[in-house]
Amino acid sequence: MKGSAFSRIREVNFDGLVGPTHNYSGLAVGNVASMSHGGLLSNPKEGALQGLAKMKSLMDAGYAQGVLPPQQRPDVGALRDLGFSGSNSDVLARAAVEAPQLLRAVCSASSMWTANAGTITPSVDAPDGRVHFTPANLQSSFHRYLEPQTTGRVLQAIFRDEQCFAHHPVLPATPAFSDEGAANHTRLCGEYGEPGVHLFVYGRQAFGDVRSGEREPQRYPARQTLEASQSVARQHGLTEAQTVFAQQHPDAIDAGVFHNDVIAVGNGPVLLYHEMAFLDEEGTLDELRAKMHTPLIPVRVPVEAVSMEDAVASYLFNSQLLSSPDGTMTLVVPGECQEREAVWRTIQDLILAGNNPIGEVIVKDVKQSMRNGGGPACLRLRVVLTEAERAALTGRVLLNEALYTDLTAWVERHYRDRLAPDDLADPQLAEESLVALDELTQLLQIGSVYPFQLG
Ligand code: SUG
Repeated sequence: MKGSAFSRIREVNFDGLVGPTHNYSGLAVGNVASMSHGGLLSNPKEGALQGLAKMKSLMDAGYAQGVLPPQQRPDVGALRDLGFSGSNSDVLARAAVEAPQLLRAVCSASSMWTANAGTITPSVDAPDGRVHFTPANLQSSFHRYLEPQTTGRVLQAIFRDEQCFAHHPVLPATPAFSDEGAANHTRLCGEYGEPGVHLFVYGRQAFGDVRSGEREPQRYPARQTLEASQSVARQHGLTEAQTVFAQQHPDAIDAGVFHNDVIAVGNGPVLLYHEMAFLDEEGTLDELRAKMHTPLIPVRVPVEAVSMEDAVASYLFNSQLLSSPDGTMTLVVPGECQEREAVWRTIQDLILAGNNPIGEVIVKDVKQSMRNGGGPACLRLRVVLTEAERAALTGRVLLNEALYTDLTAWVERHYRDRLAPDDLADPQLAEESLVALDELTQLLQIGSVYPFQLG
């Protein structure tokens, strides 16, 4: 019974491919890993292969795995908008001398973190029975603000069928509607086909007085506003009975938790979270319990077990929590969790041995991404799809052996194995990336999605 429902309605993890310009530029304020690794040599080839290896393991374990392409970088068009002119080589060379921080921003491969690509509501929860998408505006930082247009085109290319999929405009890219997508959104439910409750976690409120008892982070920016989360819920037709809006703990943001998915992860009825995740922990859980149609299974990690520093350094909560057909759950943790004794012990003693469905841990090495503050859960966008919706996808985006082999060979052919910040102005790198991406859109059969292809 369970098995047949599982095969009809499945969660598909769409992982972002690490792009050919993956580098460490220290661009993300409040993201401890990015801030501390800026200037390091990166290895784009290794990064892309690590990502593909993670996708392959999950596919081999029987999970539905999808793939999303990287973006066109360097974004020379963005430099032109900022007043640089001449040939592409001139633009890159002038930016390298006059505004190296802008050159680094337009080269970021940050679209690999598809948990920030947008927010998705599965058809079972939407009033019109379609899957709803809103690309995130990512207006908190310039390098990520450059993503939503292409993200929207990619999502519309893949989820093209209007009978099944509905696409909404990006929220206004202004601080009041600061939106970082699914990284601050968790759907909790029984089986995937049963109605879900949507937990939206925000860092600050933009309009009106700050609600009593609420306060804001002092050190690092809050990247998600209540108003943004409410607007996405409104676009998708979600009602009050289907939504919970909870404020993230400001002290967690100040400790480097720049998204909720750095301190909590949920799937099905399970919510694995650190006690510092929510400003009002009890209130949040009570509201979830009241609105959910199935009992909530909270798995709480106290600060005595895992300090904030360990949580941020290990990315324990940025693990992927996966539901298998037999009702058990698997946690896909980054290798860094093994390096911190308290974290590894907590995984064994509190999570695996605890009274909850999590019965297995898989360790994956995604170090190239981790050094920029992106763990296993950052690298994927979850989309719950019925069998008919999966059949309605456009392109060759669901991973199978053949696609894995093709993508691996594509990376081997086109990617460099070392990139220093000074290499970013190399016009040859820009050329290589365009050739690679053009080939990729053919390989994935998604048509033209990049500015250079659209003319
Ligand atoms: O937005 N890092 C990303 C990491 C995003 C992780 N995503 C989730 N938690 N869902 C960010 O902070 C660093 C780029 C650099 O420094 O080169 C960066 O953008």
